[in-house]
Amino acid sequence: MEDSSFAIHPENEKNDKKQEFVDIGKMKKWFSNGETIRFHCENGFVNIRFYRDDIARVVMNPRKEPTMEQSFAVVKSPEKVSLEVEEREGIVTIRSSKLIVTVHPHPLRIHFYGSDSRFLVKEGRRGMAFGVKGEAICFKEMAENDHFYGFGEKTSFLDKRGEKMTMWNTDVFAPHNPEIDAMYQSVPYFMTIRNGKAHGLFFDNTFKTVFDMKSNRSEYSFWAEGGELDYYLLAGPSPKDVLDQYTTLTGRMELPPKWALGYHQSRYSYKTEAEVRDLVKTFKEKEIPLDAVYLDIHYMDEYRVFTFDKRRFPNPRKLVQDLKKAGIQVVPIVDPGVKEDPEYPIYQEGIRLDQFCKYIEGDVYFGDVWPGKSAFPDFSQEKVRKWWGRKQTFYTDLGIEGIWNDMNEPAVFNETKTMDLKVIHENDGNPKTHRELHNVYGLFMGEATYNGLKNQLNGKRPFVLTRAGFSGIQRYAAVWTGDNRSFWEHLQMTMPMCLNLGMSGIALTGSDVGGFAHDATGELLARWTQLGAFMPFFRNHSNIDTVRQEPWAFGEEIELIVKTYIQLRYRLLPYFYTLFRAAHLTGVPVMRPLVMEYPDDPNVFNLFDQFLVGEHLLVAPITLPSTYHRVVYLPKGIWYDYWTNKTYEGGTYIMVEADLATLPLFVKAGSIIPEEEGKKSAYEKTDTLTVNIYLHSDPFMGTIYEDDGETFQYREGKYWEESIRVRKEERNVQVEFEKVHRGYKPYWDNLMLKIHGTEEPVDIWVNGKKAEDTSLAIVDGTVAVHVPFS
Ligand code: MIG
Repeated sequence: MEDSSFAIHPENEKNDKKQEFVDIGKMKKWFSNGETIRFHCENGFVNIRFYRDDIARVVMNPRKEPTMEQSFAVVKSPEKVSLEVEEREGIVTIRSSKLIVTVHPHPLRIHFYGSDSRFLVKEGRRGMAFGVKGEAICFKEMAENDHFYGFGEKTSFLDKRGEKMTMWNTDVFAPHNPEIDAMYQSVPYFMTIRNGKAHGLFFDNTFKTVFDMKSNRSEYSFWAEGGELDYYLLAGPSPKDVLDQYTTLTGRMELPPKWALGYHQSRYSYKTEAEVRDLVKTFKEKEIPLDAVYLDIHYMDEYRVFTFDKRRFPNPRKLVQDLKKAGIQVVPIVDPGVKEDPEYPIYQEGIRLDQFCKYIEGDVYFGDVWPGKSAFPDFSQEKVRKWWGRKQTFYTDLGIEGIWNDMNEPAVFNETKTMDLKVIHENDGNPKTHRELHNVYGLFMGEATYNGLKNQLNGKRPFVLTRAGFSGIQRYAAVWTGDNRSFWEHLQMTMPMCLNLGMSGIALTGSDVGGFAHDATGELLARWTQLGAFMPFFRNHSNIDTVRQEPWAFGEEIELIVKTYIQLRYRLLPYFYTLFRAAHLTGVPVMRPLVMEYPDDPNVFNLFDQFLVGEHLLVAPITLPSTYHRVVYLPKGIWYDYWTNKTYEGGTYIMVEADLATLPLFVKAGSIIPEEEGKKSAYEKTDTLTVNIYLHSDPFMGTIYEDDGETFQYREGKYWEESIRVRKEERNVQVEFEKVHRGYKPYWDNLMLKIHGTEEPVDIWVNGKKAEDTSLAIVDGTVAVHVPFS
């Protein structure tokens, strides 16, 4: 009945249950110790504390003064910020160099302004309030031209104005579509862009939360089922500043191992050692680059984590070692559920050492997942995270360096799809129910897995892929968007989903290339791989019982296209790597919506069928079948067609042709794009670094970053960073290399400068010396010069 139109029978209309909220009420007294400003109100207590001059925290508690404890998401302690606090005509004003907060007394309402007095957020008729069952809510005015981004992993479009979204980590196998508003990840944070300026708001609450940017035209709200109303206002003013502020609070990713940025092949499941070897052999024979193969749940002995099925995988060590020799990593799946089996060591230990989630009465909680009846580690306890971390030696001893965490919402096969909300998480002496800590279960598991691997990899960088997470997950894991389907609609949705994940501080993201469930077609795989080559995380994965979708599964024409785009990804690895360095330092994502770079441009507020990689590459995939042309929006500036070097003046829409083998791709004039030719895996050494220079009439510069790609030594200065300045004057192109840092020597012997945009012969000067072989022909407006690498 649920699936027929009976579901919309008028009797089923939800009677609009209006929740009753009690307003915080009038301010009675306020206090300041120069650090925390405290307000006592009619119906509750509010504290304001600056973490930096551009980050302010507000906490409301209806019953007692907030303790200002830090959550699991926030890793930053407050800095000393010099504040001016004064009261005039009853209004308390708190001023830092970047933010102004005014607190109005009757009733208590809080407004934030930038240092230029531009208003950021304002409360109006309604402000902070709480519900009778302990819910907390905050209303803010919504300006006519507010556009909203972030919110972690959500379906639907890029701009979330007009959406209502729930944060409750959920295993969503039902097709991802616009009405599904709770997905695997919860990032209760968003960025507002208004009139070209940005600010952010992070609602740090682990209960189920709801962001409503839909129900009222001039007001939005954020609501939590329980806990304090605890939020951080991030001052901006640029979108990149907001990401810096948000990731200052919640942390940033380490540089991923380079192999994590290559092409990965997965399937539910490659079921035997022979099948895996065969797969890798085919990649090698066909010379398709590859860096990792995934083992899905069939590798285990009846789905017991930390085991191998001895018949299917008789010698996992040899398998892992042989593949590593071929430059390929093996990444096994590890779910949280531990099979109830008194003869299974992990279960025995878990019970004896008291590692599992329990009810308050003391009984272990059991739920059904793949292994059948299972217990779940209580990752909220440090001892459990350490235990689980140590268990990773089962894999690292074999040579494994990457782990795939799935089902960690946690997913349970029952009506609610998760654990009983009454289950207790011990949380190192501060026990809380699953109702409160559900959304951070995946974050804790990510922490346990990442740190466990890190401790065992002798200085190498671990790789963790996770399905569930919370704000801060970027510290530990890459995120893929779960069970999408081989639908063209899901290829389209990959873009806004990954773009908003990036706007939420998670830089290493991607969707299952080719689609997970349902049957892919060759055409879909070709188009998805074209887009996938530009997603930060690039993995082809598919469900059991669907048609195969390895690169060669649909015949030669498709295979060649897929191979070409995988090769393109490897060619661009130095560019991607340099961008990941930036993400590590600043939180700015690799894959960016145009609105991030052009927040003033009204054409891009909700533009998500094309995107930027870094500042300079514009990717405009085809996401419809039998479609060989599309409209591309080029923002202001000059843009080169990557394939033909044809230039366009931006600020307009152009029509481009794109046969099945073509991905529309543009490069901004005034950019430097490093490339490496012919790599078949991330660590393969080539002798030449190609530096593509896309000429512009104004001088410009770019940087290139490189290190060993696998250890943490970059943290001790073992990296190479070069900045390159380019000036074109009449017929002369001046290229100046300037070392920024030389703590590491890259393996290239040669540099090839490729100067794009030279219609007539030019002289090329490298560090003041005229390059000799400029006699080389101009092909498609490009001249190439070789320079020894020094
Ligand atoms: O209930 O491990 O999203 O990627 O292949 C399904 C089997 C469990 C869900 C993951 C998917 C994976 C599958 N898993």
